[in-house]
Amino acid sequence: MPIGAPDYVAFASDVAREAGAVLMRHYRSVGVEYKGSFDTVTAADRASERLVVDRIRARFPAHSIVAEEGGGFDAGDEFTWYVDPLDGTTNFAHGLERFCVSIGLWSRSGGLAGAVFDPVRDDLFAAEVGSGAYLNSRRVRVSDVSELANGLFATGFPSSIRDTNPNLHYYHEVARCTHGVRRTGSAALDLCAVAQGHFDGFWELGLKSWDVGAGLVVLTEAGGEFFALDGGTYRPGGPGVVATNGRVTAALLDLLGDVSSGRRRTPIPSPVA
Ligand code: 2AM
Ligand code: CA
Repeated sequence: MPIGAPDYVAFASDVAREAGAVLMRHYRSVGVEYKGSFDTVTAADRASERLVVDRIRARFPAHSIVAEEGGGFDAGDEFTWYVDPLDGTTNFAHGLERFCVSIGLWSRSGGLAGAVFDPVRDDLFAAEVGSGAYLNSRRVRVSDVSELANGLFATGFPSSIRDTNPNLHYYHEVARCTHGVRRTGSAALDLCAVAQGHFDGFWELGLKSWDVGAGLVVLTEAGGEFFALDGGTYRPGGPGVVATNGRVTAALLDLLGDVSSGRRRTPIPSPVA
């Protein structure tokens, strides 16, 4: 980092940790049986977002902010912070301990820095462009799996597009051709899991910029790569994202492309005899 340049990743990491503590205070303040309460989730989400947005506004007043709960700020497209104050909301609501805070910084030309903090495990994934990806100060790298058949993949099903989401067709085909597909409920943590080599690839339709803004920087700094579903360029907020370890890319894009075009759609077995 040049002398005097802002240390974006250190800033994002500190703020993600602080916001994670806010989430845990809310999470622990009620018994598991009440975690389904919409109010608890909403309060946690909003408090976390307020903190993150306030910190960014104070430190980088000329930067834009796109945040899930609407606390954004438009200052043009030179620098944009993508803030997901609670990714894995449904997990949080049900007491399933896979959720995080996700804070990513992008410029017009691409991702600059990202921090994804899992407050349950106290795991901080952090990356700045050109400096590698870290989990709690330990360098992480993508896997070297190169065959789909040997790979473990992840995807998700955003709740807002439940009735129109064709992802079950992609899920079915990828599950048939690989070692397995997981659906964990946090896109940001799934991208970090590709970065650390637990998953070999990830795809999802309908994600928003704040779901992926930080995780994609962590992924690329760990040696991974990402594309649109059709293999073209992906920017946060695009309709579908494919993120890989860089070795299964062609095979995964081929498979997903076959599903998109209808060339490959093995019928999903009927439960009716
Ligand atoms: P969330 O927990 O912040 O809602 C699960 O497939 C992934 O989809 C999660 O990262 C989840 O983020 C995201 N997701 C769920 N509903 C969404 C929506 N309406 N818009 C964008 N992302 C969503
Ligand atoms: Ca999210």
